[in-house]
Amino acid sequence: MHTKTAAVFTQNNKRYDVEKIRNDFPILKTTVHGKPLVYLDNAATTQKPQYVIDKENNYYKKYNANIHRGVHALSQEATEAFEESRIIVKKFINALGKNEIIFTRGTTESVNLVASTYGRENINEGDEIIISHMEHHSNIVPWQMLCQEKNSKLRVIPINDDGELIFEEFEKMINKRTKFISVVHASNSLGTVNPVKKIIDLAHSHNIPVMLDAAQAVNHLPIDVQELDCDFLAFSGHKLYGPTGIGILYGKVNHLDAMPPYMGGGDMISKVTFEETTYNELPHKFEAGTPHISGAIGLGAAIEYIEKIGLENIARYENELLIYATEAVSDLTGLRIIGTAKEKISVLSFHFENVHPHDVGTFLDFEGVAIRTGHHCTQPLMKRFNIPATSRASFGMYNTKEEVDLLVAGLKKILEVFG
Ligand code: 7TS
Repeated sequence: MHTKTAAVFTQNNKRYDVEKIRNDFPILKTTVHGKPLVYLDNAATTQKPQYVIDKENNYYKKYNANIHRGVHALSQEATEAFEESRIIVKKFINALGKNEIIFTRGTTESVNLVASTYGRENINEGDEIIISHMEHHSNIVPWQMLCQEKNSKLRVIPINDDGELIFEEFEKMINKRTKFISVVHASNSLGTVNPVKKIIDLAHSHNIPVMLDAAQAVNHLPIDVQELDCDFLAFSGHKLYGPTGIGILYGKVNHLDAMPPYMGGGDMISKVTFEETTYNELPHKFEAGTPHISGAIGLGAAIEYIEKIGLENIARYENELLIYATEAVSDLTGLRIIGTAKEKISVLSFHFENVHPHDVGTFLDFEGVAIRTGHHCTQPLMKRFNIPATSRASFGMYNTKEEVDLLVAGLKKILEVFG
């Protein structure tokens, strides 16, 4: 039996009050199949605090209007709230200016935007783009499509058996044909935190721009884009306790300025005639059409909520949960942890020798425990580990050691039934 680790303290030495946090999330009171919900699928999407739900609701209840185009009071109020969220995001990742913050539908759209604009403009025949073996499909396929179109080459940084990038191989891969690098900051399937600063520094010494997929990093690790010096960074609101359908593309202003627009339409123009169109200034050049206004407002609220607790406090607490859970499952017969990197976010992927992940997921669901099973949109990574899928428990700021115990109890029952 594993031992309980000590209470986690925040930076100012207060106890991390997980019960208080749980009370802010109405869905955590739900029951599933008659059992209290144990939600351990946070890498897929996080739950939303009442604060975020209220902020989104208030927009629809009190000042619903389209933005940027109305002189009437509601439109101005909506515009202000939308633009205030942009400023919240800017501060959250420490961007230089708010014109570097583009609202998109999420990480997937942000990567596609860069591949379709910067990529189409700058990648040519024979050029090379580097990604890693642990990318989510959304940071593989857009680059693959670009490579097919341009007759350029996609190169892949290999990983070791712990699920860490092999940096020396990356170093060897860089050559004068390398024109772009896009890597995941933290892996959704393994939990690995990549040495992104080291990657960026090396790439920049060869004048190669770097994009970071921060979908899984942004809610676990404080991010400072100026300190990292990344050229682009993408994340999704829904993994950050905010709404679905809204996300961010950060880009350095010099890149964004030089890039052609992604989509044409309203709001992204400054003047249109049938002969010619001139484009709006940043960030609006990349925000054609009516955006997800309530989503942007909700995302701003989610960041405010997180900042009240403190991302570093959350990260420390989640790390405790990860250590606790890793120790607890290590005793289980036939269980292999997939992703044993030294530095990890709170993602625990595993594979049972004799039980299919789908059975693990279904069985746990009947215990009220929600985990994710499958390839997690990282099929090449599954192939690397010679498995079709993993079972993945991923912890958020509101999970508890008692919930980890319920997961482990469920896994023990599975071993009794299937083992
Ligand atoms: N990149 C990473 C690292 C991700 O984990 C995900 C989503 C995406 C990109 C795509 O984000 P989206 O918001 O545009 O869909 N990951 C997962 C997951 O692990 N399970 O469900 C979605």
